[in-house]
Amino acid sequence: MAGNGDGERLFLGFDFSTQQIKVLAVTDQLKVFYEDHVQFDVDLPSYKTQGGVHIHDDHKTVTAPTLMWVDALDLLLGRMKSASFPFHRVAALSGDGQQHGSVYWGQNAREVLKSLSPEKPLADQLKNCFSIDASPVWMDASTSSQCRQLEQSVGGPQKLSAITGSRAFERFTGNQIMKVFQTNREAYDNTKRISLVSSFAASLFLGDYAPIDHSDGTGMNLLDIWSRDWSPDCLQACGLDLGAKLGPVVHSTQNIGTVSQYMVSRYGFLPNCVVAAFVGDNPASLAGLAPEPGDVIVSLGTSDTVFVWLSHPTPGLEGHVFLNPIDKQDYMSLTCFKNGSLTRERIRDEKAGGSWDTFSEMLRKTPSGNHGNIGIYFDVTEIQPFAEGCFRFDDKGNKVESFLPEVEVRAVIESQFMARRVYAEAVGLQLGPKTRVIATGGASQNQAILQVLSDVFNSPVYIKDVPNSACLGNAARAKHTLLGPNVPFSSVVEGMQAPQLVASPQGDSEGYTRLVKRYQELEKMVAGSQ
Ligand code: ADP
Ligand code: XUL
Repeated sequence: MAGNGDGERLFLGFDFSTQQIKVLAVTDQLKVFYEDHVQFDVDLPSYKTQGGVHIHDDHKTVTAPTLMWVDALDLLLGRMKSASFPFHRVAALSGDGQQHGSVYWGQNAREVLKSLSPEKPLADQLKNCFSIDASPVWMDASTSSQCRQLEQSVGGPQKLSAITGSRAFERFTGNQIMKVFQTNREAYDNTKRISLVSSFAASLFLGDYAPIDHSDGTGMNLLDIWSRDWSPDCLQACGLDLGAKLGPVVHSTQNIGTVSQYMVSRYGFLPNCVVAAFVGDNPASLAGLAPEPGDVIVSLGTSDTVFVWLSHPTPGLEGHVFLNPIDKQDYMSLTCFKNGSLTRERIRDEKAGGSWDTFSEMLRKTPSGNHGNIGIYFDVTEIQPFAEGCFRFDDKGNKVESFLPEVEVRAVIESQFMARRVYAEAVGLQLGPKTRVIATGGASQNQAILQVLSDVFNSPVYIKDVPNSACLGNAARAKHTLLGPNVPFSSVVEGMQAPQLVASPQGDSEGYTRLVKRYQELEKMVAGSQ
């Protein structure tokens, strides 16, 4: 619903995520003016998705109906119109898509996109525009053989990572495209343009193919992170004439045009409303937290994710290096850990009577470094390292069966944060006196947990109360693009709430540096034995 902000110009941020499309409109001061969403399973039941996707019988192939996303945008814009949303006040818009997912435009799609009739919804007009109806999405894990082929074709996984920022991952789009090329050649040949979910969504606003942006482009195993252009070797390995099907790649702050005549006539956008390049959802969240170079963002949700704003990345076999969505020279890393809040909750339930308060009390009562006891808790198979199970070691490195309850509570938090630090350092994080850790997600409301985070990273920890960082990041990026490259992003986001300092390192920083090394050795041993 619409808030006040009388007559001021507005900026729109969209998030085409796995389960829904969200929109946020903000004023010039980035204050929320309007928000809404369309949830695929609930609002568009005819597509029969679960969590926005179809999981196929092999349990590895995961797709989403491409047209559902178009239908969802029709529904969302229709709702905004019914709520008298002032489209004419939107000066610029941008958005993001779930990373890695791909859309295959058919032969006549561009002509249809360019001549849309404002009388009809987009979905009616675009329904025959796709050479493949089901878009592979990031949850797909069906391309292992293509991953090995791509790695081999450039000289191995480390070489691929040195070029593209990541070794081959099943969900990364180059491998998905190679699968289409190998198993559905007719559809591949009939494809005029391949978009990511982000550039596809941007195309719907532009009324033309939108370019892929650098940040989301780095989730494909196709983009050279040093030249910031497609890698000819990777393109060649994944399909015939692939460069022509992907089109150009642009920086994330690029002004890619103005909204289509369709958007003007049907919804009342002004013809000069700028469309800024759409990006990946993780890069959009980074922008929404408005970090500064060197900042580490630790998201403590169902899974834990660490983003680092990097100037000198060191891509390896773990984690991902993406191009930075804000700064043209810089990078960001992304590392994801499956054992996050649910593992913390299990230990809370078993050792702290199910209470976060008791859990926090136990953390406070135990000393930093846990008297040398280290636990490793992979309730589900972890991504890095690829390992499962729970392991406990005493201060001499001997395996033990159990810990006292308060030792266990501290062990789970310390070991999770030591792992976050190890893998962030592996892709280029350099902790220093200026490092700030910004914590978000459910567990970031727990002061005792944040104190351990601060101690392990030997850096101050801040929190930022941002309800929808991806949409907010997109609205801020739209404003940044409108203002142009001479205005720094930091001044665009000046009006946003500054991060709040919640914990500073206490005690012996050297202690954790030593402990992190020991953790690394133990983790290697555990993973090596599986
Ligand atoms: P999602 O990744 O699904 O968006 P959230 O970021 O909302 O998840 O985080 C949800 C998790 O936050 C819950 O699983 C819960 O374990 C954790 N959580 C909530 N409150 C606390 C607390 N006080 N201390 C530690 N963890 C908490
Ligand atoms: C990132 C990833 C997911 C998707 C969906 O590599 O696969 O985070 O972006 O959110």
